[in-house]
Amino acid sequence: MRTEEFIKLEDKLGAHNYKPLDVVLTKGAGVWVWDVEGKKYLDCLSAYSAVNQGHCHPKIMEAMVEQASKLTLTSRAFRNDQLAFFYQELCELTNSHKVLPMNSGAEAVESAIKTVRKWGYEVKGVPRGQAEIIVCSENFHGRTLSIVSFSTDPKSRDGFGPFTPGFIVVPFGDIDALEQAMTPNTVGFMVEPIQGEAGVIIPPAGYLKAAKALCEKNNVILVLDEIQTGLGRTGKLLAEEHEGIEADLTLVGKALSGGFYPVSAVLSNTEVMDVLQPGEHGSTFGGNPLGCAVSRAALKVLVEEKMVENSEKMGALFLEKLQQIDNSLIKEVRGRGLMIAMELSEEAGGARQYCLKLKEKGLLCKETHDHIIRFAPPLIITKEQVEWAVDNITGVMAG
Ligand code: IF1
Repeated sequence: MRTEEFIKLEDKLGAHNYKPLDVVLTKGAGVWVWDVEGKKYLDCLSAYSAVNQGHCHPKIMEAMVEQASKLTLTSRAFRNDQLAFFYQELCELTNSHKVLPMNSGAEAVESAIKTVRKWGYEVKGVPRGQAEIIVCSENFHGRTLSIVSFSTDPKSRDGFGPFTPGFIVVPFGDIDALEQAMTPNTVGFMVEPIQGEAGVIIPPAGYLKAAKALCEKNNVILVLDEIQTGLGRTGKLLAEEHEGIEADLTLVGKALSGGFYPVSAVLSNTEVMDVLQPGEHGSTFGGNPLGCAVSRAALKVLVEEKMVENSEKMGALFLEKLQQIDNSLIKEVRGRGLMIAMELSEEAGGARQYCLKLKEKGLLCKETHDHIIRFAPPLIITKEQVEWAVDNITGVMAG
């Protein structure tokens, strides 16, 4: 089938909850993907940072195939011989004490909310039903009902109520607002270290550090949603390292499986995670042997192939070169590691047309908030590929 036919069939039969670029991909390897017409593209989205390790990494693929031929799913009614090693390797790498395995990012967020609330009642002593969790404006933590309950994006929220109560929204990056919002019933503060969907918004230096101190002072759990920023995307294994802090709860997903399989996790200190007792939370697929084996390989190649270091180096180069483009249509280029955004000025007339032109040149990227283009290639990108990308971006912006 040709591109148009795929699109027609999708449009006819599928829910219309996305507006993808009209490219139908059929193959991926490393930083490259190919469409059904045989055209090759440099992927500058990385499936929203789920394929940080590059498409179809051979070692992750090998682990997946090997495990798939042995044992895929037991449910947590029984144990499996991958889970303990998955815990061990993930804890060692991220300096965590306890892991709660889930599947999608949204499930990790939901799990964190449940855990923090229960900790609030059982350990902090908040009256039942009164727990408050503080979140930030312009947040993106997923699509479930409780999560969209505290979204400030009308598109994510409107028409989906009634909503889950118990969330307080403060402006992102504003430490005074956070302090003022804390009450004796505050159990958690959940935040993205760098806001992704909002357009790669980096908070003022020291914000997370100050937030961590405030949380400690008020006996509040700091939850960092590193589902997008984590596992090397920002040039550190976890973005919290940029501020030299450790969250009480850290959420990881996406690249935790290198894009092969939905694997997410809540990483926790012992005190918070210990409030969960048998029967109180779970998931059929969470912690399954296939997901664990895939994730172990995904973490292994991330470290062995120095992808985090490469993200820092190539990110700095990509950012510097994009900032050097002299074009009045570009308002600002910002980023950390390989999480980069180019914000266009009013006169540029929307980001999507440039994404379409870049697609013609063989570079895939996606707009966010219709005037921002995001560049987030796999962490294995080379200097030559960065230069090639920048040349094309420069050309397209020049018209
Ligand atoms: C879509 C953005 C990226 C996330 C953070 C939790 C989740 C996400 C910080 C939920 C998911 C996605 C989902 C994707 C678009 C996307 C995204 F544009 F919205 F911001 F990555 F850049 N926390 N992010 O970024 O994880 O349940 O999806 O596994 O199509 O909605 P999930």
